[in-house]
Amino acid sequence: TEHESGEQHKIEDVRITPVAFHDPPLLNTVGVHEPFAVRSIIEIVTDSGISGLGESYGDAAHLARLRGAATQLTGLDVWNTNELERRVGRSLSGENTTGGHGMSGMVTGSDTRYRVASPFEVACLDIQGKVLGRPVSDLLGGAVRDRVDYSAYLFYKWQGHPGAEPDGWGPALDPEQLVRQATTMIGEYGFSAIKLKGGVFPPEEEIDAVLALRQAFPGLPLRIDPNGAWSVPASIEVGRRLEGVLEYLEDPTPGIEGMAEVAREVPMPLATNMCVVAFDHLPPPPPPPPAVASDAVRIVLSDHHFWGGLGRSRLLAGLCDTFGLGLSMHSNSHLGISLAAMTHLAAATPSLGYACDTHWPWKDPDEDVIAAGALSFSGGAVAVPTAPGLGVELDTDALARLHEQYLGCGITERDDTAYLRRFQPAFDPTPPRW
Ligand code: GKR
Ligand code: MG
Repeated sequence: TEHESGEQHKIEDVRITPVAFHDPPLLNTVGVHEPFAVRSIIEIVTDSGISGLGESYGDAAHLARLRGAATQLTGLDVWNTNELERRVGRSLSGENTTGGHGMSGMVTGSDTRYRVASPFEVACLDIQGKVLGRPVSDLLGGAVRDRVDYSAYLFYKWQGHPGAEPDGWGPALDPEQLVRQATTMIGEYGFSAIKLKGGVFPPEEEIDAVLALRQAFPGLPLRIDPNGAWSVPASIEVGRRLEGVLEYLEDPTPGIEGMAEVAREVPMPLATNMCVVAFDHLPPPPPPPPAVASDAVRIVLSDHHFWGGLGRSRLLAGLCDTFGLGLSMHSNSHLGISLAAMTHLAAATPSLGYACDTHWPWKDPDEDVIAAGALSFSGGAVAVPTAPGLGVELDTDALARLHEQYLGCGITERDDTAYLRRFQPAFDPTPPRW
């Protein structure tokens, strides 16, 4: 490479740009996606002139924390991710750490320090890879798969945002329309596993939807995720009715205790990205009720955006392996930098046992901050980039466009509930809804 051994690569500049991209009216148990999703794009530039990319939530509270942390990073060696975590921790000390995770209440209690450190860690790894001329997956121990499977993430949805033209996907408010959505999505991307976002209609109707999907796609593993919208008895009823149909049941009910009660009564494993979202949720007693000891959850949906980056996500994978927990991957509305990071991580995680979630099909294909061509789906999978670093390039014109869109769209905090209440004023998301 053009870099000499022993050469320093210290952070000189950190740029954080909020962007907005179009999002369809996807329904979930707390409301409906607003017309734009917001994200933050992180660019780190070293004194040696190398730049690295990261992507995270775009909510105002989180942006403010990212910006506060960024001021502490000048001079940091891009290999020193321990020091990165320490400085991020210091930048947060004493501040109120609630909110700002861009998930509208669908993830609880994740660790603010790791959520803030994550995109900087990804950008540092991108730079490390570029210095060494190796893909990020090599820095994570080497790819154990050269393609990463993602699942077809189905949503109930309106035909378009109120007042706007119907979007290309059309409505999905019943089993037949969901099967049509799945057919379109699978036709285009080739996915070989299906996830349905539930918690929108009474469980009875969502059971029918899952059964319709089973009939239409007999060979494909299925999951449903109501984001904790169901009571323990309702969850048990769904689990029993869907015996032999679901690969896993994701977050049927809130909290580890409720999940443990459900887990004892249903035949399939339970998965979560809501009640196990930080390292201190993993260990055995003393109370509060521990994830591992209570057997509430058999699959953890990792997500480098809130588990603290790619290095910490590998640590999580190791812990899950040790405790006999399965590993899948969670997603939120995201752009290409996140998809690249997710793909490198998944590629380098031997114990990953399921197709990963992605919101990718819901994004306008023309809207991204990375240059086209680096990532593409075929057969439901993304080939692991082999170029140095994350293997994606920032398209600065596109970044500027999406930043303009951010400034113009008026959304600075994701709020699915407030948006739905504009059309259904009596809507109350408090769980359990059924
Ligand atoms: O995009 O509405 C959504 C999802 O519900 C998302 O916010 C969740 O965080 O994908 C997520 C999940 O699996 O819970
Ligand atoms: Mg989930």
